[in-house]
Amino acid sequence: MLTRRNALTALLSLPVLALARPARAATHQVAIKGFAFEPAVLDVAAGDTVVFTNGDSAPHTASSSAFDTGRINFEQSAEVTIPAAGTYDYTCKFHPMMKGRIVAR
Ligand SMILES: [Cu+2]
Repeated sequence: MLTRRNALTALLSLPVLALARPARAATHQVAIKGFAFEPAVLDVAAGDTVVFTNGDSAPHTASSSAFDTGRINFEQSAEVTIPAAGTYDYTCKFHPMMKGRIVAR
């Protein structure tokens, strides 16, 4: 039975639940164009998703110790989830001079 007191308790506990719930994961975009990652440095939160989209006719990857998109062909995309806080330097496996960094908090 929902008494007035129970209703008040439920109402008061709502903001606490909202604060305890983790923030919704965000999605970020990285463009690959002219053999470069744009932006070259991206700030995210742990658990966020990063979508890499290749605008070059050459295939590329975004590969680090923590994630690897695999081959991304022209006008294709691949997404990775950043597992934890940290700094992730990544390169393209086909073109090691291509460098990017994701900083996750
Ligand atoms: Cu490449």
